[in-house]
Amino acid sequence: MRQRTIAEPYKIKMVEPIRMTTRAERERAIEEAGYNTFLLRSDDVYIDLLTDSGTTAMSDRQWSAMMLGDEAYAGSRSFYRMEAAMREIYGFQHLVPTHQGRAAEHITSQIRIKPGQFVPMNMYFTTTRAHAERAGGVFFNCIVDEANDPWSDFPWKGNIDLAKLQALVDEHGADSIAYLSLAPCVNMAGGQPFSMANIREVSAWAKQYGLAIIFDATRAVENAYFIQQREEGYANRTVKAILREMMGYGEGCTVSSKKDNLVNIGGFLATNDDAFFRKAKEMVVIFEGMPTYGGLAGRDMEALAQGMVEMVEDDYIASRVRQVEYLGNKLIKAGIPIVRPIGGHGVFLDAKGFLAHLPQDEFPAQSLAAALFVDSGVRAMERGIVSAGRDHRTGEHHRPALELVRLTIPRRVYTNLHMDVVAESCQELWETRSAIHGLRMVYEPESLRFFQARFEPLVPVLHG
Ligand code: PLI
Repeated sequence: MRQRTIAEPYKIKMVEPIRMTTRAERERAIEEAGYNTFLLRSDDVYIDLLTDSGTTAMSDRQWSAMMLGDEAYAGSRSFYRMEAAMREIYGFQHLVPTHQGRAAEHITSQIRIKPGQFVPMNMYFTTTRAHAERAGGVFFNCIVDEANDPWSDFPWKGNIDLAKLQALVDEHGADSIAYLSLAPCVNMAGGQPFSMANIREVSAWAKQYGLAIIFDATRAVENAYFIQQREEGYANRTVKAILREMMGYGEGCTVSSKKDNLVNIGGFLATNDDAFFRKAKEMVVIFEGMPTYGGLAGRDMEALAQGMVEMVEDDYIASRVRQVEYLGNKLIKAGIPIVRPIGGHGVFLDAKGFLAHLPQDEFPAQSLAAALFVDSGVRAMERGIVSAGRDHRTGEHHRPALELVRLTIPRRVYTNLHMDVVAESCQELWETRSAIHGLRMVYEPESLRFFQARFEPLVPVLHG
């Protein structure tokens, strides 16, 4: 039978105009932004693939749910709706809403980490590691080695390497570990999933030592989809059921709702541990607000509850990940080096392979992201040496194995014609890559430097 096209399981009811600029305008804009795509004005951007965080298009059901928001200071009806949705979909008992994911990470890190304790993570996420380190924790990378090789086709690059965890326990003892902070669809590895078999094994191992798993479940639905597609025994299970099973291996989770949950702002902490919940409620009052709203308005909690329902619909999540694959496959066909397999939330250009003539100290991924913007107005994000920051103890740059440019696809926002424009621009740069020069950093903030760092070209730009 002929293979039939599967279209998006929604139609467009409202549109937001976007504007193409001239090359001269974009050259000026990137110079003013210090060659950092975070510092561009969005009005100067044509297709915005900076992030999939908070950039989702909400559904008509979410917008109408917002009208039902109960803005009571305490005991809001909207909180109870969000709590019910979280219990049904993630399966945890207790909920603490926060204004976004990093607030949940802050609270968790402060409560659960004693200074000097290790916090094993499968690779790292910038804010998760920053909060662990602020609490005195020591980041320990326990991801499998395949994750560091953009060319490896291993389907489970988000897996945890138990041998690395065992070696840590053997050397320092289980008491030296605060908890295991494990992320599905590892962002910095290219949106790569772990398998259910791996998480089951890690959970059994952790139980032996009395160690808790606290998921960073920000992109858990995309991971559940990959399990459905790739792992034996899951083809006939719903994404919703797979997500529940996955979360069942954790004691709790932190979530940035700005991704899977299909909202523009929000986050939460969830747990089955009564003592942790009690302490979290004490802290959330200081930093966010009453425990029945955290940092959110009632209407935000309504949109979030509805988003949780929509995110686990099988046809939605299939179409979301397939759009990412559509772009990735175009780039692979053009011979452009990208992280394989194609990830769940974006396509990651391998800047070391793309700009092999630039040493990592000249910030190849930062340079490539700037060049992409100048070529076509497509905004991407550096995920390499700039994002990795410096080692607090030595002051040296962390030098991550992966030097990537992330083309992150917002949910339900762009069509595949937009993806074609992005692919054509990448191809143009690939064919003219020797003309892309490196950068030097001229302003470096102390923490999370990638957000606000400024750069200058090593070779002066001649404006046309
Ligand atoms: O941006 P927040 O504070 O809602 O969430 C922080 C956060 C936590 N974990 C993971 C895996 C993330 O990806 C994440 C935020 N990510 C952003 C902003 C991104 O562009 O990927």
